[in-house]
Amino acid sequence: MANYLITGGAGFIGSHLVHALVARGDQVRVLDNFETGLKKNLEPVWDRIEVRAVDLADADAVQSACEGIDYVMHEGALPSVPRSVKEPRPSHRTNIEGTFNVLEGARLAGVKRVIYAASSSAYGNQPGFPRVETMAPQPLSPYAVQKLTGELYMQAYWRVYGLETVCLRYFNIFGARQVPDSPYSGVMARFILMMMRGERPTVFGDGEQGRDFTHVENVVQANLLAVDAPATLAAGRVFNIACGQRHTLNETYALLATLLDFKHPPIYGPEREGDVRDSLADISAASAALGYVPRIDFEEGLRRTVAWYRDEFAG
Ligand code: UD2
Repeated sequence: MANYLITGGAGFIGSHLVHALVARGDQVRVLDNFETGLKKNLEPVWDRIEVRAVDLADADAVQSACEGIDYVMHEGALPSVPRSVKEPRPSHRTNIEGTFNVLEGARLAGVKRVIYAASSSAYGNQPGFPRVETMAPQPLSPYAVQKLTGELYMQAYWRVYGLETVCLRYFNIFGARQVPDSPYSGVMARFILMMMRGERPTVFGDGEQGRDFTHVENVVQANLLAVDAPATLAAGRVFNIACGQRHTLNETYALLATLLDFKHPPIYGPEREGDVRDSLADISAASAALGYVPRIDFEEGLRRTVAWYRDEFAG
């Protein structure tokens, strides 16, 4: 049993980590400003965790939240490429300054290891598939720059202070509890809810852009493995976390439409600014160093996710 701090613990990915850690008997402290996170996501475990309503920009409160903690999983962020394009300052503050505050807090509190939610957006539009961690990053959007800056900070804290940090580059994560009805929602949640409501989703561009869509259970597994991996293999390193398969948006739309018995074609709109065209991960580094093997494939992930939204948004 260990003490964990989950930043963004009331959010989509953070809450899955909280549930998994509580289930195996670990002590969990959640830090969340509840701007995009939801209390509802933590309801089943609320009595078994400590929750601090704190903004990542509040350095003192973040530092205090790190006291007594063994492992930090830093999921707190203001996500979304289009949000960062429209209004870069808030996400800059949360994603860069907030990440810095977590690292400083962790260093001063003597935390053993920080696992960081990095993003596949770091690769940008360079040639060469699948994406390998040794490729030079080419971030396109403010969001991609911010998440990459967090990685660089993580690595510097390992090199300079010896704080063990592990960066997990998530590739388009989807699953239960992803917010479906914000203009900045991930495409999967957005399409599912719209189809359930009988509304035609919009595909930005020609729909032939590809993503390595990854079910959230695989991310939970990767984080737990990243905590246990020997420092010699994991500390200061960056790992792709994905399924290692590329699916186009058109393909994904068709599969969702079948699962939801939705008969209409999408509306095609202009391409989104800052959008990456294609994304596909090489996951061999995570497999060799962490023992990561995706357990839930794309189709199974879609089925589980659709089932969850059906239950949650029925009627
Ligand atoms: C990026 C990162 C991802 C994660 C995420 C966090 C890449 C390749 N991926 O996801 O790892 O960090 O940011 O936010 O950079 N789309 C539509 N219609 C809609 C909504 C989206 O066509 O209503 C398209 C969108 O233009 C894009 C794809 O769907 O081509 C996926 O969009 P997204 O916002 O779900 O995720 P993305 O790829 O920006």
